[in-house]
Amino acid sequence: MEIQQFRIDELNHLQLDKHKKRFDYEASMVVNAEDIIAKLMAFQVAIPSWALGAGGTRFGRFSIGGEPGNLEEKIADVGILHKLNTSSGAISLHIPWDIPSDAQKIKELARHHGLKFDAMNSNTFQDQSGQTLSYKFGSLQHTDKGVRQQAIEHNLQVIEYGKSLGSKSLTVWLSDGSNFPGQLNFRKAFQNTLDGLEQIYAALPEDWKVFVEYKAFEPNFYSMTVGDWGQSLLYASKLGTKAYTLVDLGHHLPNANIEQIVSLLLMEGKLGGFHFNDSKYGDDDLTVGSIRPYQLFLIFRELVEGMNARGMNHAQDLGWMIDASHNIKDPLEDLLQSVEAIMLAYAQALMVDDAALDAARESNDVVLAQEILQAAFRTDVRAIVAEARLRAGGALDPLGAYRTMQIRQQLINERGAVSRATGL
Ligand code: RM4
Ligand code: MN
Ligand code: MN
Repeated sequence: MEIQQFRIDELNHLQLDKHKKRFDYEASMVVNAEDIIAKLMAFQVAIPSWALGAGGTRFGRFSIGGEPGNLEEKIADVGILHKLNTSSGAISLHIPWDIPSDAQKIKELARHHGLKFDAMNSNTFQDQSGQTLSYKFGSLQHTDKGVRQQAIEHNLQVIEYGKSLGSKSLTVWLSDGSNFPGQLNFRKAFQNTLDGLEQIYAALPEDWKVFVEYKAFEPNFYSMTVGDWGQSLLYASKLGTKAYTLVDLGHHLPNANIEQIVSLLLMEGKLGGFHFNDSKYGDDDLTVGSIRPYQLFLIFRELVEGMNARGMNHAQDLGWMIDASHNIKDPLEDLLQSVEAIMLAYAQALMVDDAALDAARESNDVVLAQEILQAAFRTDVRAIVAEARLRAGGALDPLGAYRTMQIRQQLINERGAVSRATGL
């Protein structure tokens, strides 16, 4: 199914008066509203192909109906999101869950919906049917050279798929690690992993990046071979200039100061990509901004300030991706909420008065520094974000439009109530 522009325009028309009032007020409270709107319009967040169906936990999975049954349908779903919010103009694919059997056709379809291919993801954390060797004891870290080789070859294959679609990056997330003390020689595991990553790195096209994603625990619970940003940075530094760290918000030990991590990685020119989600306990993969919106704002603040300090292009120089999974929500509604939360945090981060904050810091005025940050965080920027969408042809209220148009019901009519998407 595809949304017709006139349907969006019709709904916008009904809400226009109210929006105008709110927007005029909000814009009048901000010195750089037009600049913020231009930046918001350029900013795109990639949707994960593995999160378009109902997510599950290890205890169960509850289908939602109308799930996309193949890559074409997944692209159509992201097309729906992008049409509504104009900020979801990219998709990140996971292989082998989403192998493009006809790359030309898939590329065409993506172009039709205005979508680009963000980072390709490899999967050496599950055994696939027909696979020769098992990843039970790891992939790139494995004691058996044959398993390591198999994992390397899989990554090379993922790069090939990515090349055929016009992607420009590979994300390597490894579940490698150990569950019990004594199981692994940490140095050997690191060296084997580095050796494998070097071979993958050697196959990267000139204009590609590789993102090394870390995670503190799960599925291994004693050690992870890429367990934190220090280890990721070590691999990325040893690999070379095309290698970067990827920060997934849910992959830290409790209470980690993620904004500080982001700031230092940017300082080193080693922050490459981002996986947005939210969490209360672990890698909960909840809707962005649903649990800790202030933390999200603080992270965005460091991203904006750090990117500005290096003269980086906000929209293009980092890989912005969502990595979430939904077991009780309609995934498309959840993704609309996530993108909205990202845009709000970004807009608020753009509002911070840099010069005033700098001055407060220099004079050790702790109170004022806090006031400046919280003033931005507490400003309502919803109408500014909506205005950016309106100007780009999107819906003033994407979630409301999704519901009014009964999109899930239409998807169920098209695909059936029991379709099942590949992914988490
Ligand atoms: C991991 C990690 C990766 C994602 C997989 C599916 O926890 O976040 O980014 O590819 O899940
Ligand atoms: Mn992730
Ligand atoms: Mn994760």
